Amino acid sequence: MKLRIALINPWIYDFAAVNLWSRPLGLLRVAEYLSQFDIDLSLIDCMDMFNNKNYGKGKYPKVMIDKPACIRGVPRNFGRYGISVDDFRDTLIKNSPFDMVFMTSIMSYWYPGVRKAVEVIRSVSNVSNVSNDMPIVLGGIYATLWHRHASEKSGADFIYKGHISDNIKFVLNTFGFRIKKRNPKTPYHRLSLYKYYPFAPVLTSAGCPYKCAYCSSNLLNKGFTQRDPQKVIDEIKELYDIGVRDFVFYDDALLVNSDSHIKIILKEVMKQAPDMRFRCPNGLHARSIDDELAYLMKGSGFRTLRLGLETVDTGRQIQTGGKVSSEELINAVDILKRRGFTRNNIGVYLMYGLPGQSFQEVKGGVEFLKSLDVSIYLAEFSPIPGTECWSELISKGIISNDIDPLLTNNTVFSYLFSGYDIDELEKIKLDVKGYNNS
Ligand code: B12
Repeated sequence: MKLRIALINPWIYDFAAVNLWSRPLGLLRVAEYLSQFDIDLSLIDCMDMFNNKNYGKGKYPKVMIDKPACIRGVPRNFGRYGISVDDFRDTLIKNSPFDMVFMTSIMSYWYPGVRKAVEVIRSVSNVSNVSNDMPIVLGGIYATLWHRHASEKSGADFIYKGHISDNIKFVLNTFGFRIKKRNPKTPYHRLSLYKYYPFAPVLTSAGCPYKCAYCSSNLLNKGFTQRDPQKVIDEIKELYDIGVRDFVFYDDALLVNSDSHIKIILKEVMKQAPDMRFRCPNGLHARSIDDELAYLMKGSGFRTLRLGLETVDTGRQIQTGGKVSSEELINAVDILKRRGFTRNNIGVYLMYGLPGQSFQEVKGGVEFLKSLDVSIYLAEFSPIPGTECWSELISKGIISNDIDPLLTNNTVFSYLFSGYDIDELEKIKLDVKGYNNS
């Protein structure tokens, strides 16, 4: 009998959730890995709200829920985003029986979504042919960064740390399943996991050459590696042939070593398909942008660009990793505008609530970005265990190591721990909104 595995992307639990071309790429890579074995795979993506007409942006349905005790004081509505619990349960029953569940996890502070999905799976097993003791393996970013918390609180049977690899065979062995490689890997879009592919996430590299104090890229990846550009081109072409026109880069460092990497990819794209659209919701390194790259980005159909500045304070720029200076940002914006990008396309991320960062500094950043005539995206700092910022917060006694991950939610953390005057913060957010719409 073929092994049957349910792949699950659980719900988001948050105060707000913006659907910015999100698909659980990690879980899709797991599917590709498993496609080498003789396994039946089914996907239940609680966040799949896409039909063929929407281009990957839109609102997720939200159901209000009671706030867990530790975040009760935050004056915002908390909720579960995604498909209904009934739909999840029905789909699970309809597609069962399964031998195992492979569940992913993305933001750590969405762990109540993982717990809820585990709870529903366990409850279903009593009323259907879903096996009572079906093992649930949890992997992904929360499972990796908060391994102990996930072991204690998620309810899953096995917490898998890191990227998918042959190690998973040992995990399967412990549950009594033996698998042997039979096929080459099949790309996820050929596995009939989704009905629609209105857009596609693309990852051209893993990790990042910088080591920013607030970022966990180095904890999630060993070093920085870039894929062979030709392989990326082939993947994009194949997705194009099934109708995908919107491509979303999930890289941490897309533009690094541009001459031998992204420029090669974009040159090919420009030759082959003039109707593609590229999105970069994740911050790009301004330092890597030169005139040729800006020309290629414009010509190949880049629409949404987000550059990471994070802070205008020179000292903090250096201290947090030195990935960019204000001068480099000015230069990049200038180059991009000369090649036809406008304020609508160019957004710049500015962080607030970093340890030790004054509100004045944030205000200074906003004024600086207004002077560059770019869109401004305020991003709340969210602490991650294992990073330098985390150690700083611990040593200053602001947080403790056993903090509930819910308190690291970007909304909560800035509200409770930044020390900013909340009215002033709301004012600056409104000011930025007004400016972006002007
Ligand atoms: C793309 C991206 C986004 C995208 C969307 C991501 C999505 N799918 O929803 C956008 C730009 C919207 C985004 C936004 C934000 N992001 Co983000 N994002 C990323 C990024 C760069 C890549 C994630 C990814 O797809 N990786 C690629 C896949 C292939 O890797 P993977 O998921 O880890 O999967 C592998 C393994 O984990 C494992 N695996 C995964 N699942 C499973 C399951 C099983 C069973 C097994 C065995 C294995 C396994 O195998 C996979 C393949 O090897 C990560 C950084 C990173 N390097 O991962 C940050 C990251 C996830 N984001 C982060 C943050 C903080 C944010 C923001 C809060 C930033 C802000 N202040 O605004 C917002 C929040 C948005 C929101 N509320 O929705 C943090 C999360 C930290 C945390 N606390 O959990 C990260 C880690 C970056 C960081 N700063 O360190 N993000």
